[in-house]
Amino acid sequence: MSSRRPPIAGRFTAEELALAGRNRGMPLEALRHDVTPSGLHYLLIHFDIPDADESRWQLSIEGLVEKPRVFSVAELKGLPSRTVRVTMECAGNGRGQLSPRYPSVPWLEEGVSTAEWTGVPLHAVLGHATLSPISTEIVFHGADRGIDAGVEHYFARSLAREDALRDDVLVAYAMNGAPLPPQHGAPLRLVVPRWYGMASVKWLRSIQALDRPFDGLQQARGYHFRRVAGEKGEPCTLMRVNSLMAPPGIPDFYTRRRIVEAGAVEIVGRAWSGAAPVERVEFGLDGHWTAARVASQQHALSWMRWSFVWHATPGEHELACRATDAAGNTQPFEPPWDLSGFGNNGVQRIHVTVRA
Ligand SMILES: Nc1nc2c(c(=O)[nH]1)N[C@H]1C(S)=C(S)[C@@H](COP(=O)(O)O)O[C@H]1N2
Ligand SMILES: [Mo]
Repeated sequence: MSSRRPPIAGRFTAEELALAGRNRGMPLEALRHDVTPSGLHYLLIHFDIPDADESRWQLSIEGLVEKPRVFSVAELKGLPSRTVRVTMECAGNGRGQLSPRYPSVPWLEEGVSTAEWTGVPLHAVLGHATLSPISTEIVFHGADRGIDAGVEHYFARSLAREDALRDDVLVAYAMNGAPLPPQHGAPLRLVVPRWYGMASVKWLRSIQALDRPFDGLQQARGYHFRRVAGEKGEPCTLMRVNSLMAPPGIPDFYTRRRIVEAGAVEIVGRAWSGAAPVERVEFGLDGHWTAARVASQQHALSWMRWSFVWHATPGEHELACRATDAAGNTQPFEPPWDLSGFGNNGVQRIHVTVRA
């Protein structure tokens, strides 16, 4: 991509700091919650939060449909609803660990959260408009407008028809049992479980059926895995297998280094994968790996809780965790290289000082 921003090595820039302040992550201690409290859910907002009036908001279903439709939010709320517990991770999570790195939101590892979304299954919404048999691609347009890579556009993403018609994809109007907050897409957003977060278009104002691939910037150029500049790359889709632990003990304020008392310490974390259920998690202590206890899975689209009792001995230690899914995907020990910093599922490492 010719208009790509050149990569950066070394210190974070003022622009990255500004983006990080607007798009904050989930504090890792919040990994203790099965469902992330809404105010702790990570945020990714490319442009500005649009000024949305729910009473006048309209969602139009257009393009290659037999009966184009416009829904008010009240009409959607009157349709049969479904609630799904979904883990969402930003495709750029972990970007800030790479060097050189792409100038964008410099996530370290906190761009992931889980929420319970309530809304109308997308296939039911589309059913009211009747997709034309020749439609192959469904585009979701947001109401937020801005400029990226020199191109002015509304944020928009698409799904192939068969992905859009899966029964767990929602047009959501509630999060964790309350109306969607402005920053999470009020009054309507798409929720696409198992996919990286960019697919879950916020401030959803129109759905358009096409008979060809969507060529919008965020679809055709953004969100592609690329090793070198200029290559077409592979689109980011399902979340790669990944895991995190809540840092144990207490932090040093500035460095965030951890201090732990010697003795039994329960390490708690979460593991997830968009491709297949998580099958196992290993806990790493100074490079030695042992199976962690993984809780039984009750919510197929949500992260799983894992735990490990560590008998901490005085000294300096490095803790790590590594998940493997039922498709045999496992986390790499080092961040996988990607030009834009997408899909970094390299194992988390935490340095801990244990006191006697
Ligand atoms: N309209 C719109 N939808 C959007 C975005 C956006 O900037 N505009 N960001 C996307 C990205 S990249 C992610 S990771 C998720 C984040 O959702 P959240 O802020 O509710 O956690 O929203 C997605 N949907
Ligand atoms: Mo994202």
